[in-house]
Amino acid sequence: MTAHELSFDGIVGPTHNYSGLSLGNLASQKNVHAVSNPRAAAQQGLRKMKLLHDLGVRQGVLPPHHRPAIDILRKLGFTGRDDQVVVKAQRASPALLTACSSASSMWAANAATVCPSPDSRDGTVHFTPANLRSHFHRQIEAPMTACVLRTIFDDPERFVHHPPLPLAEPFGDEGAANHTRLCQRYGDPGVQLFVYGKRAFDRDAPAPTRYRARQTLEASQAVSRLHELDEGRTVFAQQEPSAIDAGVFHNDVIAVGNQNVFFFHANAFLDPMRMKRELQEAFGPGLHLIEVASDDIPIEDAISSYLFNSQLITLPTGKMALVVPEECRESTRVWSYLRRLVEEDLFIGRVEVVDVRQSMENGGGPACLRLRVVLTEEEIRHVSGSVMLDEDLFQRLETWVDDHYRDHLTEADLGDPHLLDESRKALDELTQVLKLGSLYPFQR
Ligand code: SUG
Repeated sequence: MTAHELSFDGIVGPTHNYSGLSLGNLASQKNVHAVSNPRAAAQQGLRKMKLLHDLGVRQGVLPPHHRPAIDILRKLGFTGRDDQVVVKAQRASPALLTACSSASSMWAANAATVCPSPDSRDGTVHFTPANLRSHFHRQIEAPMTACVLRTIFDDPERFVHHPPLPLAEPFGDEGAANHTRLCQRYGDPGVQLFVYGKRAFDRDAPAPTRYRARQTLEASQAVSRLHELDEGRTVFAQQEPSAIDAGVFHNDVIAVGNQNVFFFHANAFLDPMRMKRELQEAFGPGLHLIEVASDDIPIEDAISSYLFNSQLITLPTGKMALVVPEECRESTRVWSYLRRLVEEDLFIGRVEVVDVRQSMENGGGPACLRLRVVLTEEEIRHVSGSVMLDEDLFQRLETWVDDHYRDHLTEADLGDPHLLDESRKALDELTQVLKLGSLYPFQR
């Protein structure tokens, strides 16, 4: 069966800002109160998508969520007209308004776990939106994410949508940021690697002590059951707790895989020997592991450069390219490692550099911004809306950003009712461009 890996990036929303909302995410904490530039952020995201498209990747877009989330603020007791709700919320609790204004849906790797049809017993593509229960500003994404995915992948014969896992501590789920699919060709049955930060039902098991583990084993197991995966081809591995405490809040900060290549840091896993053995047994011959030693790249450099949060893609030539953030080129150590890798590695033949600095300053690199969906040719024909990027859509989106986005946003600006208006106008127009119908609550 011929299948392709599609990459769906979250479009950065008009309220992109720096509020220091994510404990354990060093960049988010460091840049709290910085002035953001939503227009530059969205343009950087679009240019990355265009680069991937030009490299031969089938690139799709996911619309941003409506922010500030008036529906949530109303649930918390704010009343009156929508503009009054914003003003009252800011007066009562600026922290609450910032959480309800985050553009965090841009990090589409956290949108869901997606398993393709060759891997499931019922031969359908399975989607489970992440409940993102570790942080309030992210938890409120789940219902809208579910709605967006159901709208785009709207064919019950081919696409199965599960609800997010129960919102309880044992089932913290952060989606594809802790999930990697390895395979020979995309259409072959693959191996699913689920990485978790702690076992919630075993209080004595190793766990981080400084920052919280966002993904539990129990959540990963539930997703693997829901997606009807083959147990012999599913591997669960625990993150090294000290890595989480050093700032590795998701596994995709320290590992990335594509087809038969898995690129990871030696300190990523609690038991790397076991992880490698289990992956090799499940995969069979031909798995190519690239383990980066701390002597080559100390974990702190891996985190600050986001080397592993790069996108590892297969080019039309069959060779792979690593799409890394600009910050990798700024680190002498990381850059010289990458030059060596490209010279010596059998599979990775190219490095491409992207500027996604606005997102990086909130802890989101190239890989955080995309959700991978492997689809057969037939399934691709059933994707709804005009969400696949081409030259025309790229240009329309660039103009749309220029028309609607501010280039300067502070926390105080989030209480400006004009921002709510501007954002709604922008999203309303976007649903027309993407042909997604009335997606948002304010359109109904
Ligand atoms: O959940 N940052 C996001 C970054 C997510 C990155 N995703 C992956 N690694 N897949 C987070 O920590 C910061 C928002 C703020 O502080 O304003 C934030 O939510």
